[in-house]
Amino acid sequence: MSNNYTLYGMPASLYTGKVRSYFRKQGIAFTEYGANHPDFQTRVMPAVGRFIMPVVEAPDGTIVQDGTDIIDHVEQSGDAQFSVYPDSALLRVVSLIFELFGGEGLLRPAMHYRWSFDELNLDFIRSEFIASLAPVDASKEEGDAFFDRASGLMRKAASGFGVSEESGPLIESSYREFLLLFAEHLKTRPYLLGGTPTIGDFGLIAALYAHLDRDPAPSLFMRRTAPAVGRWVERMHGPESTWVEHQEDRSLIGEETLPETLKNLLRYVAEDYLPELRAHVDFANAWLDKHPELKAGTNGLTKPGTRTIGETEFSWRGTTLKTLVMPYRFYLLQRVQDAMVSATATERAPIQLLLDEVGLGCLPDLRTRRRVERINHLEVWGELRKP
Ligand SMILES: N[C@@H](CCC(=O)N[C@@H](CS)C(=O)NCC(=O)O)C(=O)O
Repeated sequence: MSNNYTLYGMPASLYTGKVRSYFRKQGIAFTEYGANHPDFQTRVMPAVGRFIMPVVEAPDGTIVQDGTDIIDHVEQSGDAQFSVYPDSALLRVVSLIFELFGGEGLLRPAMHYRWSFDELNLDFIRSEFIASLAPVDASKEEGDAFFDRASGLMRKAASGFGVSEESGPLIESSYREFLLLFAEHLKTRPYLLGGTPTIGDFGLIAALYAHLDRDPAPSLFMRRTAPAVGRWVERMHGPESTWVEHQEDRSLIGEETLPETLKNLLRYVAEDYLPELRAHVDFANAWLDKHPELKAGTNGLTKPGTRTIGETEFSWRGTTLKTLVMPYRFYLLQRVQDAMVSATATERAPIQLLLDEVGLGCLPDLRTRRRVERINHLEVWGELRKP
């Protein structure tokens, strides 16, 4: 077991939770520092080119940013006890869909439940933000100034993910539906695909831990609505192997007999997230058409660290939402598509059948004209794809 990994992030940070949970489930010891650590400010941030977390420094000094890239770095390092990528092509595709949905699709409820419930949440969030962002010896005024700045940016981000007074009730009913479906699924297995967590669990834990489990308002909601999901969060964030409400069986589910509860979760993803994904791919392709001169290996914008290329509208649950289009999402979507492409023809047919059955049949073809790549910790566009 290596004990030389360093994780820079925040307890209240969604994507930091994904990596922390991965380290714990893999039995990898690590030291965690806040974004207020002097090394983060002076050495790590300049190396990754923007203020963003999580960042991991591996035992050999390699700096890796991004939850997914960190997991893949560790998977390839030999330090992981088990692979979080299922051997079965079908389960791999399913798991990667939940990585995408958990980190990106559940951002809307995560941001709504953090920033729309000030009476219950604000004291807690203020304390959390100050603890990880302000220097440890900051005065009260300095701490408050850090919080005011960061919370202002995050409220703006929440609105960019479709959170508003009008969308609030719909976000709540949609999230409730998700919780009930996931709780039903977890009745007979401890993790998404069976007895061991896979990449999809680590996608889901992002939103479901730091925001939706830890913040006071959604924590109460989760515990009341779907205690089984609360138990999954506990399991995901503990290093031990826990067999309390399930028979001990570490194997993954069989791909021939996918539980209906898993298909229902996939149907939910199709209804809740596919319209947004489709609108974002369309917007990105129109944007790429308008930037034919874009140099591969850049994001095509003035600042290389900028994460969005614009905003677009789509219909969602009978209303219209407008959200920020972030190329990073296509990076995760491509992982689903790559898993399809690398499957054999015999493996691919049942995967497509499953996607068709649950309303996600178009996922393999939802492509941007250029791939999104990550170079030097930033998202950049690749060459135009061959037609
Ligand atoms: N795809 C990135 C997303 C990281 C991310 O958005 N992190 C948030 C904290 S949870 C952040 O650093 N936000 C700071 C900002 O955007 O200014 C990853 O997985 O690492």
